[in-house]
Amino acid sequence: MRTQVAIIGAGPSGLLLAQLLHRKGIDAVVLERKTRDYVLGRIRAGVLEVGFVELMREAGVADRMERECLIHDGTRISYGDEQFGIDFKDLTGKPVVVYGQTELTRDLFDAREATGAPIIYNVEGVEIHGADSDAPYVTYRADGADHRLECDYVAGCDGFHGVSRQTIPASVRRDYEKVYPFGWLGVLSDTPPVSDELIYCNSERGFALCSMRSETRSRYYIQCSLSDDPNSWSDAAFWDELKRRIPGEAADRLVTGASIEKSIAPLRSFVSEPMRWGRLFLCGDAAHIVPPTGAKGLNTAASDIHYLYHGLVQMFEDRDSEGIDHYSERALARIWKAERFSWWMTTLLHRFPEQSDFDLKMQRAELEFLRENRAAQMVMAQNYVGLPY
Ligand code: RFL
Ligand code: PHB
Repeated sequence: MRTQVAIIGAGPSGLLLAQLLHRKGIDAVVLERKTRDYVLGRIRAGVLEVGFVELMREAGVADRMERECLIHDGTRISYGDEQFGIDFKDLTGKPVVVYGQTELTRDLFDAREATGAPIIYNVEGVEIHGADSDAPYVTYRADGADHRLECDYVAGCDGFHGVSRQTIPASVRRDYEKVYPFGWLGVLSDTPPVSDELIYCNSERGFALCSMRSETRSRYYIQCSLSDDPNSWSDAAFWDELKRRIPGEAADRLVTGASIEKSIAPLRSFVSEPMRWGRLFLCGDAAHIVPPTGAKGLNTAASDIHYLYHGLVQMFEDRDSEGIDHYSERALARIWKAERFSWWMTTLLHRFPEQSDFDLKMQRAELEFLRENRAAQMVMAQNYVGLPY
């Protein structure tokens, strides 16, 4: 089989790239290790930058999103007995959009399937060959047979545990990593959200976040130990702990209910450089991870796709390699800023095991400065709504 772009991974990065290319008449084959249902079962991000929504529009898949999303003009931050708002709309002129990764991925799967263009599920043993040559190809097993997919370019959209990054020789690649000493225990429930804006809480018992997916579905998180087992957290214990970490009036209003998903995510900052090796391009979690505190994971994946998509169109339509030649540099320049922001929000809002009294005073001083100072709020808001592409 032959295609123009072999896309490894049918997460949001791979599916969005495939759809954008399809609209320009560029062929792609998407190879996915799991099934569609498995991919849709992963509960992850919920907050999108408007740049992401524009990209979904460009891909022709934003209709349901625009009907069903929630527009948020700001967010709330609480610490101790204090609480304040950051008004994104006033500070930057832009809101953020709440629409679950599951829904967005479903829209992308539906659009891809409607075009009849291939997504091959349950592939095993994917290997990328000749990425540093002019004739790359990908081999894999599917339906009990070995296959070979020849292509012009390979997009590695296969997440943190994929094969694409590992294909780049260690002598070329440099990884940067910070692992945080805690995780997030997340619960999804069919209950109305406690607040019409997200609430990020720094409490003495640890971080908590009140988020949502719709007016009837809530998503809550609490900082937990990495050794915790989500199954040993009963729903009652989760709600009880959440209430102790969020502002009193929110705790009084909180509607609890049965969890429909409960899981623990570890927190990590990670960047692998470069994001291009020959004809292989890394996108999204395959190249970088952020802790979820700034809601940047999915949004940085989208900016990678924006740069790669435009670079590939420039190459296929005009035989001009300028865009793909600068892909790694452009994507990384934006990613490192999102890494800084996510690291800063994580440091500001969590309790760390080794934190001294001095460190706690610094955290509090920074929160107070943010509460009082419009310039500080502006910096936070600009980063949260998303830096320009
Ligand atoms: P994905 O979504 O991981 O998709 C990669 C796809 O590649 C497939 N795959 C392979 N296919 C073929 N061959 C192989 N060898 C393959 N290896 C892997 C996988 O099955 C999968 O379908 O990466 P992508 O598309 O780059 O999208 C990135 C986003 O998913 C990610 O940044 C965010 O979800 C991160 N993230 C969160 N971001 C937020 O902004 N807010 C959140 O609340 C949030 N929660 C999370 C998260 C990530 C988590 N992970 C990765 C464990 C919670 C979790 C638990
Ligand atoms: C979510 O709704 O899952 C969510 C929202 C904001 C974050 C992280 C996760 O910073």
